[in-house]
Amino acid sequence: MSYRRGALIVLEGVDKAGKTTQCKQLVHALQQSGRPAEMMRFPDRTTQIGQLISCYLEKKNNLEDHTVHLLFSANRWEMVPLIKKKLDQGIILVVDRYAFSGVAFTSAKPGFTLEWCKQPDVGLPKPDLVMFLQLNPNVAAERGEFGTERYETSVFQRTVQQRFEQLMKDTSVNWKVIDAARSIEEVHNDIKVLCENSINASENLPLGELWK
Ligand code: ADP
Ligand code: 2DT
Repeated sequence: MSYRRGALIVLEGVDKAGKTTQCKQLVHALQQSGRPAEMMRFPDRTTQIGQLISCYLEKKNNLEDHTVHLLFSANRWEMVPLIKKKLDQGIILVVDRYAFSGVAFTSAKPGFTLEWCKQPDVGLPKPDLVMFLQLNPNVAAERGEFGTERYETSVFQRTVQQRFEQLMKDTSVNWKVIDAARSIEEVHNDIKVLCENSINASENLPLGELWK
């Protein structure tokens, strides 16, 4: 039986590593080459749950740390039917942050283990490829001032980076580390090659379940 689904491709990395820039360029390049591709991002601030998260990030409300972690996860779960539908239709989804940011950011707070943080996202659609844009915090700082949202401090970002490094030891996830300190074009070219391989490899495979 021939089975051609779209690939689920995720970009992760600390703030200002170039995730959004690269997601947009990748979707554009895929579309130019005649492949159906769309971008998604998490948190998706447009839903009711996403609006609660957005207010939290903008420091307009305060939420208990476990609670907001579960809301970030719920914000992914509410998109799962749409994700599956699009992949079934053969659309390639390029996603700006996913469960890995969820775990890395919450577990950077005191009192949270990686294991606890992963649980709510166990069973989500498993990305076929997760590209981690690696960037030294000092170089990231040269790309502009931190904003005023929650988590946007260099001390917190350094802990987040360490949590990502712990997560990348898990070989059940198809991690690829990309040197994000190069030009936008050089990074883009690497990403395109990795994607081509992953799209071809995954189109005849069933979608996996994350951390299961
Ligand atoms: P992220 O989504 O990871 O926070 P962005 O894509 O928003 O990062 O990029 C953060 C800033 O850095 C933007 O001003 C963007 O134009 C710039 N930028 C992105 N990639 C590069 C790069 N390879 N070299 C230099 N500046 C970059
Ligand atoms: P941006 O919208 O600028 O990417 O910032 N975050 C994200 C979490 O704490 N948990 C999550 O599950 C996700 C997806 C990372 C969003 C901020 O929210 C953090 C930065």
